[in-house]
Amino acid sequence: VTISDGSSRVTAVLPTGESVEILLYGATVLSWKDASGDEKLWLSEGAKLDGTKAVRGGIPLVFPVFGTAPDHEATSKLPQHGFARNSRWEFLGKSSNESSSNSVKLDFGLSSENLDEAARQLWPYKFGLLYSVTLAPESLSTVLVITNEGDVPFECQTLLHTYFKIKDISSVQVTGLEDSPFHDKVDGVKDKTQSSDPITFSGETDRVYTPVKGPGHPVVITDGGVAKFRVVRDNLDDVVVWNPWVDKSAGMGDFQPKDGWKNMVCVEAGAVSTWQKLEKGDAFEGAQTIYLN
Ligand code: TA6
Repeated sequence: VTISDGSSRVTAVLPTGESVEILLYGATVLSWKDASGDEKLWLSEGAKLDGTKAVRGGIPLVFPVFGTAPDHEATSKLPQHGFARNSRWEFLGKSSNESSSNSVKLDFGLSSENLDEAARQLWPYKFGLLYSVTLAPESLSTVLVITNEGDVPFECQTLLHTYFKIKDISSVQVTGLEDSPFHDKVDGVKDKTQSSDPITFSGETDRVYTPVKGPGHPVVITDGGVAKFRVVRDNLDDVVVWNPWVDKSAGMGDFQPKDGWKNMVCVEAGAVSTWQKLEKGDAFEGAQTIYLN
């Protein structure tokens, strides 16, 4: 495994050729390639990579709030999706990965101490975040451990906002969410239920599912009838499915090319439909493993 630890990003390459690249800003995974160099994540050509804005694409981290929560006093003043994706994280190094020499685990940290003053003012809790990215030949795992390092309890939400690269959204199906309740953020209806059919896309889609089969049941993304990604979760009970389609893509300045919505789908593992309450010293751990089919 070779690791290049640059000033703004960390890249790891396995002996078999797979690679992952993480921007220290937001600890945002920018790229995940298989052994043949095929890119698995969608990254906008207009994504800001200079720390001036959350990255449009890859795997932005959502913490301590998903979206905005105007009626949740403690997080009501935070920017959309919180501050983790807008903060500079520290690379803590490669964890020795006993399991095999052909995988690598990279650790990143963010704590209230290294949060910028503005964010600390808006959410004055003492916390620690440890984010681990594990690259293996057929999978990428991302794990977030949230600890309450203060005396005051806090509530939080977290989500891995994964942008998957696909060939053609009109031939994409997402399975594994059948019969599951969801909040449709496009029309605002909060208590819909997915039919027994796979999810297909024919317009703006923005849904927060709580899959009935639980986190261990894979959510599968197929593209043109071929299964491409299988997402298994641990302790993340919700899955957000998002495609901005034409108008929302047009409205995002950093979304390029404008028809890029045809080549991406977000399937986002998170704990967002309720609040996780962490007492003094408590920890919350949530993980996703994405398997290449
Ligand atoms: O995950 C879906 C979502 O919550 C959408 O509602 C949309 O806002 C998307 O996140 C992107 O949000 P952003 O703040 O990155 O533009």
